[in-house]
Amino acid sequence: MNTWQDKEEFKKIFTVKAHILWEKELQDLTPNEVYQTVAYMVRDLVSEDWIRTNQIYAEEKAKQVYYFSIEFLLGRLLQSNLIGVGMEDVCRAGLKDLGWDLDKIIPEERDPGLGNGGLGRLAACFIDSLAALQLPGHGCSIRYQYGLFNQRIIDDQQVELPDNWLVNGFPWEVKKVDKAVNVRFGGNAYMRPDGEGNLECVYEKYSSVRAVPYDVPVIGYHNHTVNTLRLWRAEYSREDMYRELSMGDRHRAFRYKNSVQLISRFLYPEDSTEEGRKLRLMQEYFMVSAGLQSIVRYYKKKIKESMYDFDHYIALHINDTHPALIIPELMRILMDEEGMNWEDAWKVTVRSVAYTNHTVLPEAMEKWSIPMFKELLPRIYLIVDEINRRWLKEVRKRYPGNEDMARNVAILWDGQVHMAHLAVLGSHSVNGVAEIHSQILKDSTLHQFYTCFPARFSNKTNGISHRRWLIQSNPQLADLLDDTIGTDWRRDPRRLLDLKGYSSDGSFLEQLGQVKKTRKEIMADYIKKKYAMTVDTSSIFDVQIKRIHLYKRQLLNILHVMHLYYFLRDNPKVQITPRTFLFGGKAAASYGEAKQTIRLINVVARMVNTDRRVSKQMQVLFLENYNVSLGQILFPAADVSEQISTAGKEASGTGNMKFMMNGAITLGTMDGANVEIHREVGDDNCVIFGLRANEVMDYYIHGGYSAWNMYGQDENIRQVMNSLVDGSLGYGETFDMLYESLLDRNDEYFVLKDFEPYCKAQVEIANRYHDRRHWLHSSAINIAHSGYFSSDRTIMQYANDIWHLRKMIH
Ligand code: 73E
Repeated sequence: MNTWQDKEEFKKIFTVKAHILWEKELQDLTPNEVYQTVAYMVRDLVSEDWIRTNQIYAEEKAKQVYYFSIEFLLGRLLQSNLIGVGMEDVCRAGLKDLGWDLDKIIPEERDPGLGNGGLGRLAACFIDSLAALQLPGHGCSIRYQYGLFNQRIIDDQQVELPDNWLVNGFPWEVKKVDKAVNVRFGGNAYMRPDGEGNLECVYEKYSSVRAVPYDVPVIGYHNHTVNTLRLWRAEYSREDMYRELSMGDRHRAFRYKNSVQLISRFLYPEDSTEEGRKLRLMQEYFMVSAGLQSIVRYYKKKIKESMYDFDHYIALHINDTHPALIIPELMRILMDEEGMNWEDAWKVTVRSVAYTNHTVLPEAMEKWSIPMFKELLPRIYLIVDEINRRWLKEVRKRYPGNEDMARNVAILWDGQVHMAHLAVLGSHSVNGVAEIHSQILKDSTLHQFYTCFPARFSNKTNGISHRRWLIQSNPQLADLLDDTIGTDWRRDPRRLLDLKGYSSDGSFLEQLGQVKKTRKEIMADYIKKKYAMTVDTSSIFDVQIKRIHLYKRQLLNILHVMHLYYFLRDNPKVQITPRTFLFGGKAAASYGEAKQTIRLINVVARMVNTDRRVSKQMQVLFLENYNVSLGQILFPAADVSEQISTAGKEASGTGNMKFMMNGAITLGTMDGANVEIHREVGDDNCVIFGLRANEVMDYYIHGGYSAWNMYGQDENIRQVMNSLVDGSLGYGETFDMLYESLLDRNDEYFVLKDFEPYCKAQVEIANRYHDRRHWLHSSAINIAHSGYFSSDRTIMQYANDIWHLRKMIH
């Protein structure tokens, strides 16, 4: 690996590089220029390894996986890449000599906002693990010009500002003009006899979009592996533009240009609810078609094996259904371009593709209206139609007279294309992202498919990169771990289990407490600077950070906060363990209840924080613009991890794992990966409450839940609910939409049902925190068991069970 020998060499190279890049003297560089200079230097360091990695994969014909995801929520790359090449210390020392502080340079990088939440961050952790484990695997996505909006809070409400994250350029990307491909939309497609007794497809009058790849290196951990994240950008094709212009219709020409550029302009701003449909469908096909064309081109040029053996060398993974069109697209390429027959093409396709499901929320299940689909993708529609025809024929033969079965597994039904059904049928492997979620897929969401293909289904519990979420974001804890159990855990996170031997060691626990205190002070400094608010670092830092959604139940949290406030206000002599309640997360711009929840949190925060009788014992804050970088400050500072979704709704969660790895105690429901966290650490080291998934399911099926009854029975519920509408909050504000969803719409997510158990669980948390020694012991147990939730473990399971990859040592 290329390295900088020492800080002297770093300074020399830095000086030359900065002069070339900026034509300035060093002392005139802006912090952003310093950041970019170092970023380009890191790229220089890895460039040989990047080329070499690709060479090895091609020469050895290693099987490679392409992980297709509509989102990659990378977070900043400078520090993680410096850590990857082992050069953080040299860089820090060199910059210091030159008069800069690396910690002040790092924030100059903007978070690439190429994701919404957990699904996108999971994809980022996965490519990090692939490279760290020296597995041949690459990411494939879209280079959105604007990421998810930046969130500002103005007058207590969320305001969405565009995230123009590329303004200063993105030093990590390399534009590969020679690797551009064309993606076709619209026009007509039909079948006609080819003269040899077969049918062939004619596809005409389409319009072409040029897809240009931008490659980002994915740098392994001290190991020479550099994989690739390929991001596609849509450009108009000059020829088409000139043709339109030469035909004299300038308006048409510019309409064409604009509509093409829109494809990669915005990240679709929803998580788990759908909107803005046609453009989204274009994005999905654009990513899949461009990605797959370039893979096939590479396969033919470098691997040079038969297309019938494609799946021996290539695995295609689809992160949820957004890239599911890879199935008909591969069919198209194999048949229309490679001349394969349907049966052979289908075999190769199914053997190549594997699918991960991330949600069972009905509103997040992708469906497209057939007329729109047909108009936009006529050739792909013909293929999907034929897949559906053959499949239903088989189903009706196997289950004669069972139209229920047909309806439950059809790809085309009720005028819609059902993407999850396409994904399951066209893949050899289907997995959920936590045990309980995978079970729900088999038992209900995809039950009929499970009876048809039981062997396809498996579970792969999510994980997180301990490199980003521990080594990078919590160096204080990482150092303490090194001193206590040695450094093996850095390469093999399961070794964190060695910490169990110290979980009752008084001097270790004191140091662990000291680390947490330091991290809470860092958080407090951030809050002081940004919000001019002083938080009590000896209070319990109770944190809920994630996208705002009714099923995640930020409402349950804030209703308890209101209850606690009323209790303290009315009982001024009572002393509690002081609390700081921290919230963060973005609401989809069109999600009224989620936005009202943010406003409620802010109104309650002001009411609590300005009440001098109470604010010594509790404080509340909504942190603006939660993203990966803010997460890196928050997870290490948390004492309590709020994971309180309605049981059965959160597929996995991954924030829960980040908190655990940083020593926070989970306060959660039996949902998603909480179930496995609970199994790992036991009842003593987390606090579980509330309805179980089967109880929630029973209520949905058999009824019997009345939110109004909860209101009638429980005085505390009445008090907090009334205050939502009686004008007693803040300056007479009301929250009608939330009130209606909880009472008039009968509380779909059982907030009121779980309210009392949650309040009790909060008391339990306070009691446990009171016993400092015991709390720190629990904290240590959580860290020790967090190794299981490393994405290295998850990726090894995908690599062994689904992709069949081989580690490639350099
Ligand atoms: O539980 C999380 C899970 O941890 C789940 O809600 C999330 O995926 C995470 C990673 O597995 C998720 N995101 C989406 N669906 N599930 C989604 C749906 C539509 C658009 C964007 C994201």
